[in-house]
Amino acid sequence: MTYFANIGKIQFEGKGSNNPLAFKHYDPNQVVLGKTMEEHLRFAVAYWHTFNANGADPFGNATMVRGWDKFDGLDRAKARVEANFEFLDKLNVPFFAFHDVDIAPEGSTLAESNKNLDVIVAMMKDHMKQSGKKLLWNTVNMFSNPRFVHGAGTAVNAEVYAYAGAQLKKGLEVGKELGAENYVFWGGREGYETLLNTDMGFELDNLARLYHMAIAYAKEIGFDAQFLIEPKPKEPTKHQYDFDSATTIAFLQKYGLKDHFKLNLEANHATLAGHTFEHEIRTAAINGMLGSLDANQGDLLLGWDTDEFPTDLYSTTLTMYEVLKAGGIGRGGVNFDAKVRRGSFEVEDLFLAHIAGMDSFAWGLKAAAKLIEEKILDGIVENRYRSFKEGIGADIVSGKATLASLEQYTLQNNPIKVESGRQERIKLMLSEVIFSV
Ligand code: XLS
Ligand code: CA
Ligand code: CA
Repeated sequence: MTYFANIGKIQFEGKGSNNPLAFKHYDPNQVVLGKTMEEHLRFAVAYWHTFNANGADPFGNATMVRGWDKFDGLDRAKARVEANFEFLDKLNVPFFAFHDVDIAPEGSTLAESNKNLDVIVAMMKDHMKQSGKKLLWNTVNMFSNPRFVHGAGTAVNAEVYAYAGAQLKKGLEVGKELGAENYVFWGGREGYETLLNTDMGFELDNLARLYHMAIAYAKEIGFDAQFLIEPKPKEPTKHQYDFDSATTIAFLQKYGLKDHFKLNLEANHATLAGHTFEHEIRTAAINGMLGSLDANQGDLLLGWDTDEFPTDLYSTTLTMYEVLKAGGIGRGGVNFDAKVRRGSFEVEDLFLAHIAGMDSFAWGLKAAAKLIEEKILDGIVENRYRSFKEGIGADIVSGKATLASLEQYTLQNNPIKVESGRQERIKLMLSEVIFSV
């Protein structure tokens, strides 16, 4: 069965090509700073946006009718598996990512849901073996079902908390069965609306308890995926506990969890938190916490998580610059947590959107590599901090300085000389690099 009959394998045709169904920048075999583009970028397709979304929004019904929609229940789930592997093959993407409920229908009991999962996971395992495609990460959806209305790991009701634990246990087993490289925790309902009915400290203690149980169980079953927490400041709850990189790192530190986790950072979540994506990545990287990326972009004029495909070259360049400077993405990858707009309802749009995202990231990677090879920004940064290389600056860095020695230095050093940061010039230099590759 084919779901994308009119589309062949997407090939790299280079900058001169005007074939919309071809890569202009993403050449998986091109070596950039010692690694192929495929190794640097480790692209993944997000199951939920690609195979589950149908274009419905709060104001209108589905606009997207796919080949798999002619089936129901488990048959539709099986059809989606076929579609996923055909899509990955045609797009030449090595990884995919899913929530439990994306791949198999929820039953009316936990046992029934798990039985459905077992059927689909066995089928996926076969497809993965045949195709060589891999699972970048899996996760469990503990936010859609009404039982999670007041949270899962931060639920106000112990029975709901127990259900979350049981669902998480199965998620870890599924990850192990499919050899997931990472396992993601995104706390969709782990937050609150009003403190008037919320015990924040207790909820956070409980969330940490759940994470400790997950670490123990993964160890018990020999599931060695990298655990990732995905910060988001708001939506669906008003105050999400894992607000941003810094907040999440502080939480992990407080509860003795830091060595067991890294972060899965998403561009649109960064902007919702009032940060750039590169700020979130740098914050993770300087704390040894950079795990994986959810690639997308928001809209400056809209205040919510629009999950658009990433096409902003300034952002993809600065993202890849941070990744390269951090030594790469490791076991993580670039997962397109992005959805085609409601008006882009044709099946071909799924390909065009991913091509746009992949080419934008490949372009960003090339520009970032040039920034590094030619030491364009490094030189500027080094020069700005050069006074810490000798004299009083070197004393500060080495720990020799005291407030008294700083005072003595300052009494003799008058006037102080400060220099311009030159950011307007530097931003134009960045543009020149992006448009030169
Ligand atoms: C929602 C999140 C979610 C996570 C996985 O905003 O991005 O999709 O990536 O649960
Ligand atoms: Ca995400
Ligand atoms: Ca999102």
